[in-house]
Amino acid sequence: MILYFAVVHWCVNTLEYKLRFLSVAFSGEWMKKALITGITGQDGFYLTKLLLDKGYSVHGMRQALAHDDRVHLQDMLGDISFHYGDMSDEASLQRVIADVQPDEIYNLAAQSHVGISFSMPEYTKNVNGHGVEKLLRAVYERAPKCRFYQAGTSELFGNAPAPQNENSPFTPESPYAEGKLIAHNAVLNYRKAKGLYAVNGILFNHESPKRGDDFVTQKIVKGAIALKQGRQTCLTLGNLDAQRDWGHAADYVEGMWLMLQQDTPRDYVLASGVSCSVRLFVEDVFAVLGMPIKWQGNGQEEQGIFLENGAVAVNISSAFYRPSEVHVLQGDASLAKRDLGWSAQISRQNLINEMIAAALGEHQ
Ligand code: F7E
Repeated sequence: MILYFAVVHWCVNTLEYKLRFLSVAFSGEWMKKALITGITGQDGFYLTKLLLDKGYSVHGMRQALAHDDRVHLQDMLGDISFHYGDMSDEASLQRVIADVQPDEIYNLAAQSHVGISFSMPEYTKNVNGHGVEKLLRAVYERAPKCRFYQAGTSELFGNAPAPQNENSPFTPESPYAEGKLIAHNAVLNYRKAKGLYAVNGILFNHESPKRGDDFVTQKIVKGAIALKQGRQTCLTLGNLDAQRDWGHAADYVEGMWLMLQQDTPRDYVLASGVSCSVRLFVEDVFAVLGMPIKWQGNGQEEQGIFLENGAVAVNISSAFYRPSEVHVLQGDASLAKRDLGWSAQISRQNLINEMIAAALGEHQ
């Protein structure tokens, strides 16, 4: 009996493979198709590069903006098909999915700034949460065989004790995390109740030279360079004590792809496992630029002082504090290591070196 089923299974699989081969041969379509929402952001850049290298046909969803938001993608524009769509417009999502018929979707679209989410809670939850419900519904109705990756976040853990892994509790501290929690649960629901291959990647902070200027790593790198070049007199930051697990985005997009290549869909944490404070990140950046600093004062009176001449390099403003803060994020990605063979390869020091080199290149 077992042998009979094994033979039937083999025949069906072989037939399916041959049919796919024939359909591919006659349509001239040899590649897997991926749709990336939020393709114009940092992760969109690295993921597009990775998928093009792997021979995918890459489709990107973008909003109808007046200015050209595709600046990171410039070298790859000829290889990407763009589709107008928006996470708050369900009809547009249905149309894009129906038109593209992707094999894989990477949902990277979001209002991704935690601090800004306190000023725009409704918009943030709509895009990051209810938008994902709309997208999942479109996938289920228009392309149910498509595999779905949801960009989840370590912000879901809030102030749960570190190190955080897939079993740690979610305790959102911001509208950003509240929205992402709606999305997380929607993915679980579509996977369990409706059989979609849908996964949540719970990713800790990941940075790169493509990082937006409002995120603290890039703000520190570009601010320190501006100080060195005399274009700015002081770098103003918020909470220096927050600790984050900072990796490099190039590593993390590989993990996203791996999550969609498994036999069984499952959620994974991706993290470097090493955490440091904003204060230490500042010290490291200034040290690489050859202008070491020391700290003096406490709380909002704390200042970073150049060792060389005693001038103020860094000061603090309450404007950059958040109404509620996530204090310590440090991830445990051992499940991803075990199942996906994934681990972060690029150290924080190399990340800093690369970000500095790229930012210096912009201001030669
Ligand atoms: O803040 C503190 C701030 O804005 C990091 C997003 O990709 O990663 C990112 O979210 C820390 C926070 O990133 C400033 O209070 C101090 O504790 O660079 P950030 P984030 O909030 O951790 C997660 C995983 C995501 O999912 C998000 O989409 O730095 N901090 N002074 C500051 N932060 C900013 N932005 N600016 C400051 O002046």
